[in-house]
Amino acid sequence: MTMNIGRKLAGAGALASAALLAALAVGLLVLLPACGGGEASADLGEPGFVFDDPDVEVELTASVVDWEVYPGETVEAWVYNGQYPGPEIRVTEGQKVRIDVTNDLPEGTTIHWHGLDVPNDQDGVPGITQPDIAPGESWTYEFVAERVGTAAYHTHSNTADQLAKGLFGFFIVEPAEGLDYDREYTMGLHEIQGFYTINGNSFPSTLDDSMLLINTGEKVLVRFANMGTQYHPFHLHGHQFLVTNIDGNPMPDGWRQNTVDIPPGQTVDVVIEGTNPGTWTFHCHIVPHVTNRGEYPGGMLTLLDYEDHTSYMEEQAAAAEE
Ligand SMILES: [Cu+2]
Repeated sequence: MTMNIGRKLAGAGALASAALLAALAVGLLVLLPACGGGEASADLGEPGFVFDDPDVEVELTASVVDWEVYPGETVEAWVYNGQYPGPEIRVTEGQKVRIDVTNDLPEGTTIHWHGLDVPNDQDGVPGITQPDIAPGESWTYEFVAERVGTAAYHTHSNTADQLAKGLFGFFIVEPAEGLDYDREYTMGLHEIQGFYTINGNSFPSTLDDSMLLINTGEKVLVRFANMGTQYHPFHLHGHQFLVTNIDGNPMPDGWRQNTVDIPPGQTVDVVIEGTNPGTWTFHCHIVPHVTNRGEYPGGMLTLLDYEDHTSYMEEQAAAAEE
């Protein structure tokens, strides 16, 4: 198998011709993807390759930062736009999306659109669908966001190292008719240098940035997404949540669980109904994952807190202030 790793296609016309020749060579005439649409005007990886008029344009810059997983504990993270995880990209189904990527890392990188079913040449796998984006260089991805649901994006270069360092984010495609929940949270799960994180935070920072709030009677959508390498069975006290989607795919009628396993690479959407006022612990149930390098409590531990309920914890905090 020969791979032209550094090869750039001369243009959309050449791409179409090559595809046609390849189709004829195997005795098949295939339809080219509709996304070409006569708009193609630039080279692969350059703006305008697919769309002259994207609906959404996102800029992502990959770089190295020091990231505080909780006060006093900092790790080196490789991130998008200075954030671990990267910014959540949120679009509506059918939108034409352009993502301009700049590489400020010390080595080549790419981005894979995990779970979005993009055209093959936008899949972001170096040596298979494109070259590495060299340090200091840029690349543009373009595709139509057709699949509704919770998806992700992450590096696909030197993945064992780069993904472990934090090069990922989440990509939400909302249905055209909108969503009907009172609140919505994304719970991005990962491990970095021995710390277990929710949205880049280990407990106690999870209480600042990843605590879930609810009121009695509300319905809250929680999108779990695991970009780490370990399983995380998440358990919520006091409730049986409804599992509605796996990898964005709707599960007809859903089902009830209080502990839902989130395997590496998977997204799971659940709905929590506000039926039991209180302050409820919400955590991974592999207990070593609820520590900070062995010290309990830590890691993947947060709370579901009813705003219309005063908890023992809040009473204690108020008493301590008096
Ligand atoms: Cu876990």
